[in-house]
Amino acid sequence: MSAAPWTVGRYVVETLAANGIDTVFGIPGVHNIELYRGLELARVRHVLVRHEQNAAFAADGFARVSGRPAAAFVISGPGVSNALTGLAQAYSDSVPLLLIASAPVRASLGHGWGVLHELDDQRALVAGVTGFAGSARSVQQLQAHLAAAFAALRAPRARPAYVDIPLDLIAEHTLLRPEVFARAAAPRAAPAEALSAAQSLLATSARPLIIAGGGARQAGGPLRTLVEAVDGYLVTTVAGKGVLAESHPASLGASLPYAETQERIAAADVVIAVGTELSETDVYTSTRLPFSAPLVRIDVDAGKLHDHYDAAVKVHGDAALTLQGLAGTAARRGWRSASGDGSALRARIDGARDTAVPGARQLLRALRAGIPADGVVFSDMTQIAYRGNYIYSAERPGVWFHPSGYGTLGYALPAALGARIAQPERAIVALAGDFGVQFTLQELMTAVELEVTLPVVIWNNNALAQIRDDMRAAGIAPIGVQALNPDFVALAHACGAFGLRVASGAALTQALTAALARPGPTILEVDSADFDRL
Ligand SMILES: Cc1ncc(C[n+]2csc(CCOP(=O)(O)OP(=O)(O)O)c2C)c(N)n1
Ligand SMILES: [Mg+2]
Repeated sequence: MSAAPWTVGRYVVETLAANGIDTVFGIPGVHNIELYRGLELARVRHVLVRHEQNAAFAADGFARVSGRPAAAFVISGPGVSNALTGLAQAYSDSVPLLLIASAPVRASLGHGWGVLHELDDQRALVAGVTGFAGSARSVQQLQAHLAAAFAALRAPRARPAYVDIPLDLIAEHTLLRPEVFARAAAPRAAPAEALSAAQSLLATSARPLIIAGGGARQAGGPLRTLVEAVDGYLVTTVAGKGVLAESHPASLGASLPYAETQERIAAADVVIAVGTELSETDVYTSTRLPFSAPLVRIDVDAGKLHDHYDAAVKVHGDAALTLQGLAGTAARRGWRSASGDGSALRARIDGARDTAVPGARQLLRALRAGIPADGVVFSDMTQIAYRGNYIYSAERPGVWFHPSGYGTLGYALPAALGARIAQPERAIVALAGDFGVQFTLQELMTAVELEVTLPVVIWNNNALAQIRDDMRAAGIAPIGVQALNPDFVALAHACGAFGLRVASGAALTQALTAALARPGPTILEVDSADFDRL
């Protein structure tokens, strides 16, 4: 008995479903409607967003919070180019999402006939921001591309993946049935030689310091065991925030940009950097960290062991496995017992900047107080988030997300929307500036339509304040850094959302609690002047 043929569109969606994708963020067009026949038959959830960039941002937020990839469906041409920025953000932060696009009919490809939604080479456009990008010309090729795409999504260093399908191919029929692609191999154990080189450095060190990035997010237990055993310190990047509770005595928090922490790094006699690129966006105030000690780097990406910081000991392996291997290092009392807990250094950091950011600190504490312990903030490129990257207290990993690597304005709201759709039982909050929020504010309507609970806190300083401040610091007269804002609260009401202004920390905490308890989104506008005066 032979199976009834399916459309290729159905085959694609059933393959996604068979491999664990249950949500698609997308915008249909006449070119990709056969994917939507597939969605109905495979019973995969579709979320209609208001712009393709936001389909990618939402899939990114979905994956960051849940660890599971989602897909985005877009049309050829403008659908792909609109999604590109979201892909690039996910690529730079190693987040898995699968973009499925249509392409013009095969006969036209490469001829430049000017068919609808044509790009000269659609695949080439996304190739630089994906772990895999493939254009299918036959169903067999499509099958191979989907396998390669899932391999990229599940790679030790995950990346977004892309597959495009010509519209005549999506409508074809096939007897192919979904394949469950092999899961990624077991986590990579560090080579014994590298592990023992790291062990001997640690065994004789008197002042060990660990820098943990997003790649160490699953390694909190072994990190804690190790840092306690060697009586050292641990500092994280923003992506690694909370991997060790920030209240832990060994924690210096996500304080890499601060001179006080950099001095301590310079004073260390061995530095272990695990799951971090040590990139400019991790360090910010300087382009180089002042290492004077031998550097051990632990990473699943071999390219990260010898880039702008060449490691003395290069450990190509999984973070948790490698740290477990190092945890046998003999316990001793030493540096931290002598120099004081991380909280003492953090008090020095706070003291040095108290006059600069008292209002921001108060707002971030009020935000923290209004969100349950396992609640999550998705932040945007705004001054309040740059401060929150350090000040917001994270007692566990995965509770504070920032578009670190690519730094894209407009990320917070759609990413938070995608996260809440992935985990409707969790408190998820967006935090954006008055200018950046307007990049993607239209997703408020998606949240209204789907009754997605979503507080959106807008830090309103009536300016592109960071850029204004940078211009002033550079002696440039501020130009292009003041924009007329809408009345955000009235706009929320016009969209069918809730909205209110909050003028104090206590009011914010209270309003957040209420917003998290009601269906649908709530705009909470904070006038920065109310806090600057503190
Ligand atoms: C897509 C994109 N375009 C431009 C920028 C540069 N940029 C970074 S912050 C910023 C101003 C943001 O203003 P606002 O959201 O009000 O935050 P504030 O600095 O005032 O807190 C701009 C234009 C960017 N990061 N991303
Ligand atoms: Mg602003």
